[in-house]
Amino acid sequence: MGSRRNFIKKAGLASLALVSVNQSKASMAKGLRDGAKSSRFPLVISTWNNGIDANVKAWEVLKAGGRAVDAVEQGVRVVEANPDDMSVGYGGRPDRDGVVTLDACIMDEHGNAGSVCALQNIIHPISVARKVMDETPHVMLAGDGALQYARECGFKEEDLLTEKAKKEWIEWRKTSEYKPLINIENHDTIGMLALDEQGNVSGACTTSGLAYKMHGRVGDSPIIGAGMYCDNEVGGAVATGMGELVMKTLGSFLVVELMNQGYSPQDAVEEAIARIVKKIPGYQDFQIGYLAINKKGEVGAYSLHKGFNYALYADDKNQLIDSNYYLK
Ligand code: SD4
Repeated sequence: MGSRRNFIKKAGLASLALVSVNQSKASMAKGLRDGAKSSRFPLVISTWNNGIDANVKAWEVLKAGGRAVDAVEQGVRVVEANPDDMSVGYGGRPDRDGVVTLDACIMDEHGNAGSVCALQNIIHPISVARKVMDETPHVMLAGDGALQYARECGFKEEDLLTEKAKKEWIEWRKTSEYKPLINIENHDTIGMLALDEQGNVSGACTTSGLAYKMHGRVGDSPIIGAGMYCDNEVGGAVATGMGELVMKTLGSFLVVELMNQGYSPQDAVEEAIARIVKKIPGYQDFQIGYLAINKKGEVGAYSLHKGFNYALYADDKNQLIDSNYYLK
């Protein structure tokens, strides 16, 4: 009898503890929302140097009172359309068969998500991903199906392989050595996060993926939770670099979930890199970079190797900043 009473007592205590954990979580979430009033926004952050131009476009949208989701779509389109950017959209380096295939994803403040992968011949995969999000019951369309849908939506088909990219590929074929290089081919994938005047968070990510990848290879960039993730109660995260490492650790979701548990954006991205270091043998051979923002407009950036940088547009200033990194 005594032990039964003890059990009931303990169970009662446990459920009380549960209530108080839930209450503190709720008040933490409320605190974040209240805190957001005094936080800095609008704000936009994006990967690599090309983020500077992309941020300018996104900032225009944000300053006009636009939604964060429109800002990130418009922002990354700038990089997609630039033939000098050889890891995104038009001018992107092809796979080993000489085919340019594109991956992109987008999330809005309502938790809606859209994505395309292995898409060919469409200069703005991010806008196809946006259509998937807004106008279909699905999250992700792949390959021929994504192209078919893009055609139905009226996107124009174009050859995305520029002469410059083609020449490099022909040169590469002489040895066909496949060895992803740290930073070298990583400069132009663009991941972008924005906080609009309403304090809403959205994100986008778009890439032609790793140069000379196997035909059909899909990286982290279009995978919701890997290449990018947003939760409007918490913040957002994006990844760049060797997608396989990000996919194996579901990096962007991990960063956002860590922030949900109370980590700052900086601590969260450092922990996500630490997870790769702990779990993935041979991680030293690859570059990974993470960016994160929370609802207060605090940011985090961290990479495995030196050389990752990002563009931050906040307080009316657009700056290129070198990220801190793990392997010193
Ligand atoms: C991928 N994460 O396809 C992408 C590549 C990248 O900067 O980010 N490059 O694995």
